[in-house]
Amino acid sequence: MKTRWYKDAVIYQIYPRSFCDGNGDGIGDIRGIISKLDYIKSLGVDAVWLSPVYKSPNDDNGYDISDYRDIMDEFGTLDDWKEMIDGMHSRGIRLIMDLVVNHTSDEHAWFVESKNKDSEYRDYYIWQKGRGKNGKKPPNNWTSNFVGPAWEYDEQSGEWYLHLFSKKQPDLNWENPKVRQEVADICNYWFDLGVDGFRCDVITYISKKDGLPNGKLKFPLIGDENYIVGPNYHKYIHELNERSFSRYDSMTVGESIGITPDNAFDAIDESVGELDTVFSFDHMGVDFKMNVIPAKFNLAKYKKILNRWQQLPKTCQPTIFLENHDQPRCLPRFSGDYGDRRELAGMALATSMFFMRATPYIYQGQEIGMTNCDFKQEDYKDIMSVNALNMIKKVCPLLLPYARKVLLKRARDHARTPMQWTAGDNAGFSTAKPWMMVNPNYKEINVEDSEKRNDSLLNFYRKALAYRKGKDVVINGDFKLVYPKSKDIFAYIREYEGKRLFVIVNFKNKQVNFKIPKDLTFDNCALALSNYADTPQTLQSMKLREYEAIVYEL
Ligand code: TEU
Ligand code: CA
Repeated sequence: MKTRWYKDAVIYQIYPRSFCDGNGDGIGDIRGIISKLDYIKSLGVDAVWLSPVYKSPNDDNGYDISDYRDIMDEFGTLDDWKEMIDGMHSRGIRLIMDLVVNHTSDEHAWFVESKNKDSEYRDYYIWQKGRGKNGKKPPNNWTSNFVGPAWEYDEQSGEWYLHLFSKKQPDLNWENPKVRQEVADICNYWFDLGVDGFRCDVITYISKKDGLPNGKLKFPLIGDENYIVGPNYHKYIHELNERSFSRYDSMTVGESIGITPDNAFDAIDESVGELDTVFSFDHMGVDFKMNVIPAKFNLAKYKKILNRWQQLPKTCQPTIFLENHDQPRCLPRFSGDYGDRRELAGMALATSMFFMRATPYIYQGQEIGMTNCDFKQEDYKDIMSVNALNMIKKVCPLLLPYARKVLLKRARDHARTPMQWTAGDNAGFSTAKPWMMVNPNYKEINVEDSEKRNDSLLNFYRKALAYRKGKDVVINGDFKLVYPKSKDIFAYIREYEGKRLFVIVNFKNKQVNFKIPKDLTFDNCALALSNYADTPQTLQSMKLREYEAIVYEL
């Protein structure tokens, strides 16, 4: 029943709040998406991953769901959604919905009910007595991913509930079989409405260690070893696969902090019947220490991490992404200071990822080279940034300037500025003042301008994706790094049944010498893709120009 179509798919991520506003209230919505379906099709992508559009009070922009079977008012109606999915399917684009089931909103009916100790819903969540004399200390030392303790006290019942994210995102109790059945039912509800798969939000957090023991103190998270890929994780996902995913020609991708090349086989191999693929985040940590403190990007380290995924058996499908709605923009994050070569740098990054053995994801705006934004303190909208700033103001105001510096590199807000469609008002995103500031560089960086130029980054994405499509060597080929230790060049060879691709990318804004590897022999060679007009037609030792990116067929 499963065609595993995702092995030859490129997926485009939409963060609906920031993509396109269809009704002029300053907030992106489903009608806005519908109006851009031809644009999405024109990119040559195969599927869309849509960040949550379900009913939500928006404490965390839709990642706090109050009704899993309906659409958020600000985004439209279920009928709009149906029109959207039909519009996608008629264009040959599949739809991956976001599945946020580690937690719900505190405004979900289950949680409202569960505040009552005698309710049958009490056990849908993780309620505990506090520590200390009168239970006024949280049950353990876990901290929320959004700053502060992971527990909130409820006066009414005199107990605490667990929330690994905001206090408006109480964690569901997956130990309760009823909860697990609810989740399967939700998935099947959307499958029956036609969706093609799910991106499973923080799915590796669902199983908490028995007795919820204290964690070891470590910065910036405390105790995460007690809920990341917990004791029943595999059991629960296998069960969900049986009850739902395996019954449809679906694809799943887990947001899977804690799944590494060492344990990936047990999580995604085709034989295990759990998730089809996962996002891992190690390569996103290369330019940060402990995920927070900015550090220098090291290409050799980055390649080493990605290579380990590439060497997994062919029955384990890796993913590759440079951006998502939680990450700063990839320019200049991975390319260094690009000066006036922004688009060339974007092409280099794109080339490096599109020809790996992986399902690539493109985040909205990446295809036109949108960049981080020079936010002032009051511009931050994300709960994570806002909480961090408030905490530092309270605890150690002296650190505020440093915190601001970190946020300018790290904040999730960078990915969430409105999509830059035109050089006109509000970047063509909306006719009203957008919910979040537009990056002032929209006059130079926008879709309208990119469409006009044949050599734009946008058109390079189209060329690269068209070339990639359906190629066995890209889908199935072996992957071998060339010059793995080089800190300037990302080069690799793909090989499948006698066909080879040689991908050479200069990651730097400087000229770099490239030598044909000594042990490489070839009779024929043809240039397949390049971001310079006059790249040599055949592979040779050469001086690579700034951000030069080349694919040869051998
Ligand atoms: O993200 C999980 C998560 O751990 C991030 O919030 C992480 O803290 C961030 O990437 C900084 O490194 C998922 C969603 O992608 C995110 O948008 C949600 O806020 C979060 O879960 C809660 O649902
Ligand atoms: Ca709107």
